[in-house]
Amino acid sequence: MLTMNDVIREGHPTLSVRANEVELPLSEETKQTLKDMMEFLENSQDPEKCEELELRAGVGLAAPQINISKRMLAVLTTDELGEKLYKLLLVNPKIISHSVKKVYIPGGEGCLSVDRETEGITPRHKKITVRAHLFDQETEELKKVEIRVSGYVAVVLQHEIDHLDGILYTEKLNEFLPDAEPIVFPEPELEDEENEENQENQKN
Ligand code: UDB
Ligand code: ZN
Repeated sequence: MLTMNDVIREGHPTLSVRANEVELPLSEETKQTLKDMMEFLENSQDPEKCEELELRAGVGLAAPQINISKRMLAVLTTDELGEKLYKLLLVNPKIISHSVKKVYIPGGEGCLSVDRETEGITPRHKKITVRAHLFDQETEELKKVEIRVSGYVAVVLQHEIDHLDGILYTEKLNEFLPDAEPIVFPEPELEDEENEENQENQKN
């Protein structure tokens, strides 16, 4: 099982080099690594396991971050509306086209491999199309896909693909980005009960 101890940090040389293409068909060892990467993200988003294992709630992980210099990544997140779940294990991903428009996460990005606070925002393409091999952990099948994503999910994928190219978000920090728009994260809807309490509170 992977833990934060397996995650290498800023300054480690593996994070600064271009990772190698993954050879197909996948070896049993590589299949296990892919499954371990998804398990890490799942554990990190489970409140109990997150606390027990002292994990940070991760939405993405690239193989170089666990010191495996191969072009593969895991993503586990919803879009910014919380509507669609993206659970992806991608092998040899490549951005084949992107929008001219750019976006950024208003609070700035972070990284499982960066332990310090950073100031600034990171420009990302608003929409990208990624060609990759998608690994299905249930059937262990690999299939060719083209994935078109925008907004927050596109940011996560670009952050992870940057890791495959030896690039950290800290190299792309800006104070202002006049030609990029902030991604809007709507306030989560309150549950009915909380709504009632909230309405009560507003009377007081
Ligand atoms: C993350 N997580 O996993 F809006 F439920 C970040 C860390 C570094 C803060 C753990 C994150 O943004 N979680 C999150 C955000 C939400 C709602 C929620 C959880 N990464 C992944 C990473 O380092 N991959 O290499 C950093 C993200 C910053 C932008 C994209 C990836
Ligand atoms: Zn990262």
